Amino acid sequence: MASYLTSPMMGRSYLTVRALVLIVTLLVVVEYFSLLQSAENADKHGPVVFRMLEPGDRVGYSRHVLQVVDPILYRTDRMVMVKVVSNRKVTMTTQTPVQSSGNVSLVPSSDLQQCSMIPPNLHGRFPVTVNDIPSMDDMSSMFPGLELGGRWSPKDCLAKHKVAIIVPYRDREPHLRAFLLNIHRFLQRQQVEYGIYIVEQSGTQPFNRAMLMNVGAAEALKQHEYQCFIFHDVDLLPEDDRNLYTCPIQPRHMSVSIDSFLYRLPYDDIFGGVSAMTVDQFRAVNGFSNLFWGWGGEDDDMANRLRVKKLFISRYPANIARYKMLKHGKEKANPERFKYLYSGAKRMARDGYNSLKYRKVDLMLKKLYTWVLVDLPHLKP
Ligand code: BGN
Repeated sequence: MASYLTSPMMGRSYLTVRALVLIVTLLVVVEYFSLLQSAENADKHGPVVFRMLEPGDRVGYSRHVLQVVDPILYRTDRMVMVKVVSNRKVTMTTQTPVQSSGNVSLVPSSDLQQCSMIPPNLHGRFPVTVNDIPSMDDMSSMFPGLELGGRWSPKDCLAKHKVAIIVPYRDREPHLRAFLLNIHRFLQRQQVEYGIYIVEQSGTQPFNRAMLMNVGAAEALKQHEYQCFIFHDVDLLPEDDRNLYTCPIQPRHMSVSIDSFLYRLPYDDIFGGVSAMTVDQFRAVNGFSNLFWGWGGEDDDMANRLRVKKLFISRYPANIARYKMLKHGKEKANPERFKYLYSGAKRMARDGYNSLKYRKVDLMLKKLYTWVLVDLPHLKP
């Protein structure tokens, strides 16, 4: 046996195999570094330029649509509704004049300056915090400016955007803590007015991410007049605060480049991970389908809905729309996702936000977030 292993023939082919393994490993390493390098090089592009939409501009699927913003959001003659709630002033912006009544009165926004279009305190790329995440209690004291329900608005200027961050959730407490720590810091630098909605599915049935997002939208709108939804996986942490959590004129896919996908967009129409839609766009497509139980397909179904309604997926450049994904086990894919995906467009008018049913088990305005616990029924296709 020993002489067979050490025979010259065997020794040579063993060396050849080792050389081949070495070459393949080297090639993989070189490819990996060149991918990382190309993502880094994207940083050398110029700064993000924001541009107002001019009358007559055509908004199609083109890159600079990313920078197009809706001028109505930046009108200076917007009114502020001032409501006095137990001696405390609560301000709400409105685009159309509303009748004053009782303790609610309308004043022009000019007494409070609008926040500037590009937030002044952005850091650009920053290191996300994933280790030594504090407990929920300790974290609460780190964000003294928060109102109950994880709501915040800038104090020294009037926010231009009212954004509900909707997070489908179950059974990932360490991820939730890391998410909250990073996202509150991040959003406060962006000077948006926001609320965090953690929508938890009760029970042990397969996870229904899309239906939870419909629930989050419904519950958020019951509480406040949001204009913009950001649908957000709990395991994704933004790495660059130039990735503004606002809703532009077209729906925006936010998680363009994720570390675990080597900072590459997996395919053109992907709309999963983190995505932004105005409340109006969300209503126009009848929200998400309620029929996707288990992993996969629900975001592709939303991309189809957008296409049917002639909306286009816009994106920030990959060097800005970067995310770190927290580690977790693989979820069980939904074997029925292909079937529902292919028949999605013709069901869209009756399967979605308008057919949503759920049993609200609990709702609590916690310090760091609004928590909604729901039982989801299986709805008929
Ligand atoms: C795709 C999934 C998406 C998921 C992305 C990224 C499907 C449908 C199959 C036709 N789509 O494959 O839901 O967001 O991967 O992980 O499974």
